[in-house]
Amino acid sequence: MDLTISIWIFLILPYCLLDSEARKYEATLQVPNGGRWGVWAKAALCPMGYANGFQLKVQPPQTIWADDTGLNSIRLRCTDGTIIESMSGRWGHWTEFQKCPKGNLVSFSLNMEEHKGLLDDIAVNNIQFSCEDGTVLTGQTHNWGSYGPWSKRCPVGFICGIQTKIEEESQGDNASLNDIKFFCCA
Ligand SMILES: [Ca+2]
Ligand SMILES: [Ca+2]
Repeated sequence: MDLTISIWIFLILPYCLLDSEARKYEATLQVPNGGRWGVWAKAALCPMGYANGFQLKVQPPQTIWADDTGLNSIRLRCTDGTIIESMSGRWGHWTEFQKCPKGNLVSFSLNMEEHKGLLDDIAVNNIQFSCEDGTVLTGQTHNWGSYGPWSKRCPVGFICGIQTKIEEESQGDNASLNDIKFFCCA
């Protein structure tokens, strides 16, 4: 390869890669009732467009002596067909996608089970989203826990990204997914 061309590629390529990964978001949506354990994983953003649906990773109810973790993760479906995910807990399986009848996701609220002390904690149990036309989508999972307040609605645009807070696996009582943030893109 001609030296000038290889230098040119060497200089330009990193910027192209950086540009494709670095989509900008305008706002972060959070709720006050997230869980106390875990660390925030890397955020994931739709490459283009917005999120108009979601899918849950749910652990089925365990026996009375075994460790429940409830909701383990959430994936978003983007309008360009991409499915994005931040970090996921290791338990459970993916359920069916639920989608806004029209338009995109704009806010959410978390269903949390209260802190159980020495007993079995699960932290996040379910989620609700609202779509831009006001439709509320409720995740189809266990009927445990209770809903906290709604996040604010995207001040501009719609939800386009996700970040999960996952408790690292420990012996004994795992809660897995503890908190979630969503991002809005213009
Ligand atoms: Ca516990
Ligand atoms: Ca548990």
